[in-house]
Amino acid sequence: MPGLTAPSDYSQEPPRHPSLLINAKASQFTIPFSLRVSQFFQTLITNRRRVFPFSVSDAIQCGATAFCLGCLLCHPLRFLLQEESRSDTHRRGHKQVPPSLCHKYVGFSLSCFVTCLVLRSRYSVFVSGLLERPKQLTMKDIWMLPKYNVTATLQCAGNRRTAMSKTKTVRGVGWNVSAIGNAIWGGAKLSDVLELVGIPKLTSVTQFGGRHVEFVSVDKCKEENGGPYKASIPLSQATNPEADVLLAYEMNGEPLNRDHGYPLRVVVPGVIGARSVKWLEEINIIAEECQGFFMQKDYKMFPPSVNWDNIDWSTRRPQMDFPVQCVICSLEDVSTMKPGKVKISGYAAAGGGRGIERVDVSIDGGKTWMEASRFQKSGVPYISEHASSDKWAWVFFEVTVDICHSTEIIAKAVDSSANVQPEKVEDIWNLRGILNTSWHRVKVQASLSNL
Ligand SMILES: Nc1nc2c(c(=O)[nH]1)N[C@H]1C(S)=C(S)[C@@H](COP(=O)(O)O)O[C@H]1N2
Ligand SMILES: [Mo]
Repeated sequence: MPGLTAPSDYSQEPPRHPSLLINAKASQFTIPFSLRVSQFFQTLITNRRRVFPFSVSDAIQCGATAFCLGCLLCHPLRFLLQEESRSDTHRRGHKQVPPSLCHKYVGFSLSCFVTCLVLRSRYSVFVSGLLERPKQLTMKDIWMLPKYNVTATLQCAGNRRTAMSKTKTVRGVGWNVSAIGNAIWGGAKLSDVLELVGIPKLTSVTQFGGRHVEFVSVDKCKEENGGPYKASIPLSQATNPEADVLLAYEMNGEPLNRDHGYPLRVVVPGVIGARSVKWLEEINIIAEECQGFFMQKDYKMFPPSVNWDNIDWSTRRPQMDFPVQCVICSLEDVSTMKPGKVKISGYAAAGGGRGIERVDVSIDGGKTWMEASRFQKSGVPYISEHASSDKWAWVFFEVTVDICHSTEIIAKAVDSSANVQPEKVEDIWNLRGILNTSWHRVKVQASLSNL
């Protein structure tokens, strides 16, 4: 792909929104000194001015590793609920961000603009495999298709992994509650793109036996022995216009940025983030689901009895939809407060396009519950499964409670199929630490002293 290659180190990372902090696996990356200095000041400024205070654990997770320009970025806890961040998202990549020609010209906005145009007009995706008409699609071909804006939440399957690891060690990058984000993705529907190569809408198998659509990226991963990051979804989902699977070139009305997959990425709404392949290079129509590492040897849900000695990856399906989730964002664990009224708010998200039917909050450790109010867009009442709601997007909840002594505040959500979050993290513990959707608990300490 002209102009887009995967780098071997972290020296060519893109400029980022100052409110995003970095969560990295390791700290031994080669980072130019100048970048480290600017990152340091950026962190200082943003933490003080906009996102302070954040929880200590998030500070360790994000802030303390902010100099390791690594693979993961996330929002500090409180920032999640601020207006501005509702439309930005977390970022997660397993490798370095592929630079574009554009990146080399950062600072010279005109040449940047021109280079971007050149790159975008040259960029293409090769669609091949078990189909009649393999085709090289240019960015222009994709722009020519009807454009859809889909508001969708991407949640990493590892969201809340840190809390799960407290039960028993898990393998994976530690995330608190912010490995999730929401955006308005603009792009072509995959169902329209596949029509360009002769696959009609609502096809579950092609005449050559193709049943899955594989997305292949340009970034190279050690998990794939240096090969590209890849994933697949069923052809029936890819060719169903109602599933809203996009080849997105815009995020929140702007061209996709490099972190989020510039110039083109897949967005599979309602499904764990790992299937929304960024920096898309190839689409293959295949008979079986993608055999890549992140489909077959990762992101599968095992029972608590499975450990690294007895694991048999082939016994489980790759995880697709994410289960119902909710998180209190207005309070940190542990918060100290004066007794009295306090507003509890946070986000809830249901996979598979299901709505959020209810969010229950308890201030007595789960003995009694009260229902929180739910909202999504200002001025529009949220009704689960209603045409006015964004079925792929998170829903916010809010309730005011009276705290008179130290206690544990709990939130749990129910989706429109009456699925409810499990009570205890122990019951859903799994060795990769994925899908921690247990009741979200925050301890509060009531204190009469002046805080
Ligand atoms: N090419 C590529 N695509 C990728 C990944 C990656 O490492 N490489 N990470 C995936 C994972 S695990 C997640 S959770 C989402 C995160 O998307 P975001 O960075 O836009 O939030 O991207 C997915 N797509
Ligand atoms: Mo992820």
